[in-house]
Amino acid sequence: MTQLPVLYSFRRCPFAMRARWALLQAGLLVQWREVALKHKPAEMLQASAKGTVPVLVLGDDRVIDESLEVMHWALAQADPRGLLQNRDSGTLIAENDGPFKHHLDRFKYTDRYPGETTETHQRAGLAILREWSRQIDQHGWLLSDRASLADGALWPFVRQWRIADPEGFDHDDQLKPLRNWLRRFLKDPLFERLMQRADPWDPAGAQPHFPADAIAVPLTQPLFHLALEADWRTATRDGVYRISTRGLRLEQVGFIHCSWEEQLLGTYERFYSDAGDVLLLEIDPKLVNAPLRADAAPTGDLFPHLYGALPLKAVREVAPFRT
Ligand SMILES: N[C@@H](CCC(=O)N[C@@H](CS)C(=O)NCC(=O)O)C(=O)O
Repeated sequence: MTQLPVLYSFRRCPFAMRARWALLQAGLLVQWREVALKHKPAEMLQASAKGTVPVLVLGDDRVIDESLEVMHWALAQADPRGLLQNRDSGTLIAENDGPFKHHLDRFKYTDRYPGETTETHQRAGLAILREWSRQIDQHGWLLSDRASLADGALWPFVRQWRIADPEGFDHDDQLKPLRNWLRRFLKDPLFERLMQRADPWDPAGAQPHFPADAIAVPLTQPLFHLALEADWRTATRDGVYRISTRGLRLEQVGFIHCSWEEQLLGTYERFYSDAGDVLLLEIDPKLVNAPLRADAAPTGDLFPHLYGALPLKAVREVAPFRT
């Protein structure tokens, strides 16, 4: 198997959080090296001397040491929710990483900045947050009615502001749309996954993956997907299948649910037993062109997920499903 990329990360760092968020969105699996910022591993500093997290070291030894570039790299592999479709994210991200982060740091840690006053930075930070809130009120998300790279890149910093001033954040009328927006990220099951804990990396110890509750999908075993006949007809017309599971599209869920053979009956009984005739698609995992990752369901069982559309050429067989 090819070597997985290595991610140096720090759990609470908002830059590392947005990088991990993008890796989750894209269905990627990496080697996870949690870093104690006071004792950065020599391997990380050798890869990137500037000593900030996140750092992603790719199989070909290419190094990505800016969180935004990690996000772009991940979403270039797969972007099932279309986060990169809106090309206007740059201005907001620059405002976040520049002025907003500047005020956030000085508001949060005023004692580390002699001569600065909390109020000045609180006022300036709040003005930015209120403007973002107004934009969300207008569009649903920061830029449009769909999440974009800007939404994914900013939420960890807005969360930090709330942690610094929960009273002010929670009771400001103008921040209501922003609060609801932030809640969407924090209530999403992805949040818990990206905040999983790990001990600082020990080269001699266990070598965890991120996400820790996922594994790579073996390419030697077929995958299966139950499909409604009408959805399959649409796919044969469009040349590609984009249904995640019964009644939900790939864009809504972020991946296509699959099963291994022994999981099929359970999947059928949970979701399709009253659906009438159902088709069974047999998928060759070697022929899909989007990432595959097996993620833990709430029961803890691992299920294979395809983080992109299913090309018809990867469907080896289509037959009525028989229990
Ligand atoms: N521009 C960098 C900033 C990353 C950054 O500043 N990370 C902080 C942690 S949140 C860090 O590693 N600081 C180094 C240190 O604290 O020693 C990026 O986007 O990746």
